[in-house]
Amino acid sequence: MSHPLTPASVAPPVRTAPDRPVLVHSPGARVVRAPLPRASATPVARPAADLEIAIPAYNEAARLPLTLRHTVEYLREQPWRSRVVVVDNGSSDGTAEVVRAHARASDDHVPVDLVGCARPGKGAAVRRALLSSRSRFVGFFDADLATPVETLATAMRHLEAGAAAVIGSRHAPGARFVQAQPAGRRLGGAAFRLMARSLVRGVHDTQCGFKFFERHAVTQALVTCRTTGFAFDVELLRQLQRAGLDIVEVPVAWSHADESSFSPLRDGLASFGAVLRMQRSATGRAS
Ligand SMILES: Nc1nc2c(ncn2[C@@H]2O[C@H](COP(=O)(O)OP(=O)(O)OP(=O)(O)O)[C@@H](O)[C@H]2O)c(=O)[nH]1
Ligand SMILES: [Mg+2]
Repeated sequence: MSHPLTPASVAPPVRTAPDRPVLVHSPGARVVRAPLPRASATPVARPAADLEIAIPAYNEAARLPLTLRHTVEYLREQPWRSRVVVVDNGSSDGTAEVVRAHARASDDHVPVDLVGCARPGKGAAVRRALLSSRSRFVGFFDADLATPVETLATAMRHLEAGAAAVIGSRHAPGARFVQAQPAGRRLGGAAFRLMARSLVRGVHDTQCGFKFFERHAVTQALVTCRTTGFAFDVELLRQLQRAGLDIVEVPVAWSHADESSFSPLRDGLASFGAVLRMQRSATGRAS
């Protein structure tokens, strides 16, 4: 296993395994990363990095510029090599143009790519991005950066130590709400957590939009996932647990953003329906 977080003074000089990123360590304290190759114009299969972050985006032209800038600035300072890929489902507000502009302006140290997804839904978008990645660790967070990007350092520490899945949690001990959710969302969230508990054991929060994985481990789980909407996270975590993999929950400092693509009526009902279907199929399988 490579250790991009190893201090430069004790790290090996250069490694070049075919599917592994190249790490170049300077003699000083600072880690110098070799540039990543750029993806082609239609980046379905992107070159490997240590970490690839997918941002599902639907009509996010307003929120993405700040999110991408902040994310890339943060990643640039980290000792691991990262790529960012935004997955758009045919947004009508110019999201794709915003991402293309960032992709053109991004340099090879933290490339930004745009991927399209024909199937609508956050789950479909995330699944497409993760399944088309070649990076060692993959995952996603939301365009509103409700979970601070700095949480990635904790996630990478766990992944480097061998965890298969590291997920943000707003309800694990130590988590806090910097910006609270409206009462209706809190109530709906509590009911959803209650329902999801029978499908995903011991996880306090299946829905936090911050999840990272060892790619091979999550690929096995992803290929069996069918949910395309917001309940996708429940199915994914369930499949990981069914494969016998442990999930590390990291408490987060979470900020609710007023603008939301989540419609409590449309997406809330669809998510409850999807969980009910998963429960029925789990019961059918058990009987
Ligand atoms: N590609 C794609 N992304 C989506 C779709 N629906 C939602 N998203 C993205 O999924 C992420 C989560 O959506 P949010 O609007 O933050 O909703 P949420 O986090 O569930 O709810 P809030 O607590 O209100 O933020 C955002 O980055 C959205 O742009 C979709 O159909 N396709
Ligand atoms: Mg959100």
